[in-house]
Amino acid sequence: SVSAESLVPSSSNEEWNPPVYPKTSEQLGRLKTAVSGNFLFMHLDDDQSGQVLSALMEKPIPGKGTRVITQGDVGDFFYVVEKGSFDVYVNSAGSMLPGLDGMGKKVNSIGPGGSFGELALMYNAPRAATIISTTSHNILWALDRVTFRRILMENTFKRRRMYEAFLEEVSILSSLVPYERAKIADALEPFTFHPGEVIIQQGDPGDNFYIIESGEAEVVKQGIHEPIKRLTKGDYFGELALLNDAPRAASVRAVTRVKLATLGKDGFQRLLGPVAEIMRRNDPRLAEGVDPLSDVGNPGPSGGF
Ligand code: 1OR
Repeated sequence: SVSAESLVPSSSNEEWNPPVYPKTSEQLGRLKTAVSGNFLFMHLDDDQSGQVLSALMEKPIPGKGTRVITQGDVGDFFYVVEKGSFDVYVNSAGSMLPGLDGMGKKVNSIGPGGSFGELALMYNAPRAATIISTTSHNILWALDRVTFRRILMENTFKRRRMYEAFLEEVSILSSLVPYERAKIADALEPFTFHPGEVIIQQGDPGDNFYIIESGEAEVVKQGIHEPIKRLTKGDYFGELALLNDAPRAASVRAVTRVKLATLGKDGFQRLLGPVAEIMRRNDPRLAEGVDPLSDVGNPGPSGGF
């Protein structure tokens, strides 16, 4: 019936047109630069991308210390940062009480190309954090809740859900908070290799980091007959070339059919910063008693060895 239908907020085949905010080519240029490195925008087709760009609204935020989002509020917009810097505060006692300055503690900071405000829109939940500008000239681009849910969320939500449980089981990521794993999920790309296929080749430049979702791979090194290591679900590889900015120190080959979740160099550096030190400590060459820098043409102290 008509009345029942009106209660359904948005079925996907219902007629709906996203808002259109006309932009000058100068504005569009700035906007495109701002979203270009953001993983939430990377999986859109041309139509979706055009709709989202039209629907984004420029929002200058004057002054340091301006509050853009208040923890506990209802979510209305998702924001992309073009210019400026924003601190994120979480009060773990829950939402802020009126009249109290209970912003809680600073947990994050977000700069140009970053985004925030997706959680409340994705989960129909109160804002999880308070967001405050820390620079005096700031520009945000705001996307309304409906357009976010209809176009951007489809992809993001699926990807986060697909990888959430898996990333929780990856031991190198266990020190991260769930939100940090969610951001990694946004950036992951799936790849599959067949038995015998070479995934990375010793000596090649390193562009990607890999985590094994299923299957088995082996690490082989020139001049060594036996595989030096077997890798299975939850294991990672490809980090050394990225950490050391060096050629691949070994090859990795699929033993069975292998499903991988991969992170590009940029995502690796942006998102795995907090665990880079643990990865360095796990460097297999340290375990062998070999100076980990010795084959990257940069001999020197091996860091307390
Ligand atoms: P929102 O709609 O809930 C606040 O509004 C936004 O802050 C939130 O979406 C995220 O986009 C953003 N935990 C929760 N929200 C965060 C966090 C965060 N960082 C940014 N936001 N944590 C920081 C992780 C480094 C976890 C703290 C325990």
